[in-house]
Amino acid sequence: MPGTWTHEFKTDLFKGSAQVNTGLFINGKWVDPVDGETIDVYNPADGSVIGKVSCGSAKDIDLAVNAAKAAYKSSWGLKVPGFERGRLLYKLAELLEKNADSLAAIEALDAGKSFQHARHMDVQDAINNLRYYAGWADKTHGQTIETTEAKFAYTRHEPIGVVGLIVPWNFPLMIAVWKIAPALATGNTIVLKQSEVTPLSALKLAEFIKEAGFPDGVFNVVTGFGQTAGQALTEHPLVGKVSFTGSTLIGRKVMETAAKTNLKRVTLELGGKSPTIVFDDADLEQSVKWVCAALFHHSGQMCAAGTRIFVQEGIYDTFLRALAGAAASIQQGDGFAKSTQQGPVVSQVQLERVLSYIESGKQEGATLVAGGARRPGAGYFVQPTIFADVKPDMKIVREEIFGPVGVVVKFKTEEEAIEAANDTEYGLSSYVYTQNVSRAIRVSNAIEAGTCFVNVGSVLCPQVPFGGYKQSGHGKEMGEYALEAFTQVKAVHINLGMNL
Ligand code: TXE
Repeated sequence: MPGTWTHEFKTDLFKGSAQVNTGLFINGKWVDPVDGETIDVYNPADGSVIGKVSCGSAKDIDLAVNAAKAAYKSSWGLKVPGFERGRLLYKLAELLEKNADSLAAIEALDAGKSFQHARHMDVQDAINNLRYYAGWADKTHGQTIETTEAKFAYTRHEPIGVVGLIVPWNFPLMIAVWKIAPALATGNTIVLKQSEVTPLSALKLAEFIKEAGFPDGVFNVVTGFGQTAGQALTEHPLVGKVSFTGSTLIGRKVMETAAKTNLKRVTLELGGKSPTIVFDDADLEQSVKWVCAALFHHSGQMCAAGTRIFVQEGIYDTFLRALAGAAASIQQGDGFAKSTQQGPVVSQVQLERVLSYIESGKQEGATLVAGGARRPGAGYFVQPTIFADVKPDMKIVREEIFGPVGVVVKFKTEEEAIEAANDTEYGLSSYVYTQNVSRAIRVSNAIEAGTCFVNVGSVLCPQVPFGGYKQSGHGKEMGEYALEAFTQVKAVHINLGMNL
């Protein structure tokens, strides 16, 4: 019998017990993986093992995909009217809202987040996205198209069928819901492969999906490793689409596999090395705060993190001093302590990876102006780190670090800043700080990235699309655009009197 993970939270911010089923959720039931393997779950704040969940393999993926296919044929898709799919999504949003604190506690513990951030950002954003797409469920439809008097033509927006969702560990619940909500609203059935590093919140979500009343098999979760379970989902011939968020390296592999198997559709949301441009006329106090938030939120483990900071020469020295001061004053600690502003990075692997980038920055001759080391003691904590005097070809300037590390570069002219900002293989996000509206619009238009934030950090909304240019991926999540990612358009031609 699949087990249950139980945890007693006795913190100032959250007191209570949380339970999570640790089996795989297939066809509306909790089941053990075929091979009986498990994965250890860690608390990144102290490095301890806090539990085990099932480790699914290709065999479990096959069972889940077949359950999803059967559900698609029998009890979901366009057979279920949009208003009913919407009603179930609203119900799910209500359940998340009712259980928001315990869900946030699970997420904070598993991913090493601040509980406050998990509650008011991650869980709240998941609730908002569920409601947003619940509203779309009965409002996405085709068109009638005028052709000739002898023909009636129309389009239908049909679901794709079974979709595979592959999710990373940085915002496990939120990113899963960015995909789940539009996929269900448009009538697809789902196999979710949650990250092996942070499996708990998706398993909890499955319990709420069952309680909300979605038919069995519409939503399935297989926790497991990428090379086995993730790869099997990407290869599976009954899966019509994979929506993937993760590294550019694996995103490329997902696309190759999709091409080599059944040419399934692919949406990719990959890494970034997002530029931030701060002009001389920016509001200094506000821009330092926003730049810090967009760089260090969740220890910099954000695909949209503003990690390359270009500052105009007139305010360069003042800005750099203020940014270094702000970085040094960030309170690190356990996510359940009231004073904590920044938690650990997610794992030992990530810790080593981030520290090796910091080392390479030092060795390549960049000047360290804040942080630059692991915080002594237990847990995977890295000090908020800022480098100045960097060169465009340094590893810390070119590669995604995915930790609390930023580089600051001085510039003279707007043209020079735009050129430097675009000198990257990535194109996920960007940030511009100026009080000059014409310049804000001119620079936003010139930057090669899917999102441009002006005078604000990475504050997303369910209504606004998010997705990358260049090697940050393709396809959009959120907003009306994400509906296109989960539907295919059928054109129907009806003869009204053309005789041969
Ligand atoms: O990502 P992976 P990792 C970047 C970031 C980070 C680096 C490595 O730079 O340091 O990636 O993180 C599944 N077929 N981002 O190793 O491996 C895997 O199990 C199918 C940016 O965690 O890309 C997990 O569920 N799936 C990113 C998911 O892919 C496979 C967020 C992501 O894992 C697979 C996370 C395979 N062959 C990391 N191999 C962002 N865009 O926000 C792995 N997976």
